[in-house]
Amino acid sequence: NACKLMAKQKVALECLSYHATASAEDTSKLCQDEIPSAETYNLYSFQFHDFDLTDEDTCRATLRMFLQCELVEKFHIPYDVLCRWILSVKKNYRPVKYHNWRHALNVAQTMFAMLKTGKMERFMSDLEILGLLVACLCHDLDHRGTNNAFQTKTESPLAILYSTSTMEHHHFDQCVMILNSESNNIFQALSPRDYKDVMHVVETAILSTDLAMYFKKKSKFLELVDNGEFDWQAQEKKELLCGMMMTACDVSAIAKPWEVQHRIAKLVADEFFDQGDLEKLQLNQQPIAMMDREKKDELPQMQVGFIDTICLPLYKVLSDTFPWMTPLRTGTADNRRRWQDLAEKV
Ligand code: 5BB
Repeated sequence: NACKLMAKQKVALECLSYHATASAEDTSKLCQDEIPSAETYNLYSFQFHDFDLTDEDTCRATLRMFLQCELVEKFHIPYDVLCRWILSVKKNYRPVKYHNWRHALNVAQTMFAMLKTGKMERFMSDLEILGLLVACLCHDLDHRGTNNAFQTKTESPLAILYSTSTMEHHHFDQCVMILNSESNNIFQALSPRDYKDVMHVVETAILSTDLAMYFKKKSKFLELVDNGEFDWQAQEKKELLCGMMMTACDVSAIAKPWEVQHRIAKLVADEFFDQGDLEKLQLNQQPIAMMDREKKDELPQMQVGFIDTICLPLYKVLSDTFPWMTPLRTGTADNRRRWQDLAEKV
């Protein structure tokens, strides 16, 4: 309809002025760099964090994960295209406080650790591993630091284009746009069948990072697990499993060592407060407590709520089914105690 067409044009126009791919200089530099080992970057650990990494290191660590999964050989990805694509993805994240490139890297690293250390690799084909890593790196592309509710309230062009999972649809669109940019298509050597299949993995994985989708998938997943499911190969079951894993990676800051979790929670809060400020100024609305700087003191209690309603139930069902994922659950339980202690002090 006409309204959607207008919205699409607005989004496209915005993209034209903002969209950028990697420069030739950056690409050739990364291409020639020596890539430190996975151990150097602590990539196999659920305790990984990005705080000590330079921007260049974040690209090298990303490359290391592709190399470690042997994806370059298996899918004949030209090395320079992979370097350019990583830099382009990085460039299409905005410098918002939390939903930036470093969040994407952390999410991808947790996926890597889940596949390797968490031994989930055995349930996945090489094509699915490729799709999941790409999805993690792209899952928040062009995030503006505001959530779906904000898009709806402000009637942003994106919300007119996509009435549900607004931002997630946009993240996937951005992912496709980068792949379709000159010399950025890491899937270029794939057969048409594999191409279609990997794009489907990427799309469903990115869309499943909408919390609303998670709640829908979780009950279905629980049903399978309660019935003693052990065969995850059928398409529908595989998609459920991948969706659960994406959410588990997306919120995995909650499972990090306390100092890391504490620092990241502050970034999350600051981004929420910035949205709250916009709501006060632009919309003349009172933001919800989570986004209201005046209610900073409630943060510990909110983290406990977040852990109890979303994170621990998810990590519990995953670690009950896949024991090697237990570090995510114990790390989260430890942080719950710390947040609870702080909540009681207020
Ligand atoms: C989350 C769902 N939301 C619609 C309402 C609020 N809740 S919450 O009460 O569980 C909540 C979560 C409240 C405050 C929070 O942070 C205060 C700093 C959080 C929270 N969310 N805390 C975190 O450490 C993180 Br990480 C997050 C995740 C933010 C993005 C949500 C995307 C979820 C993907 C499945």
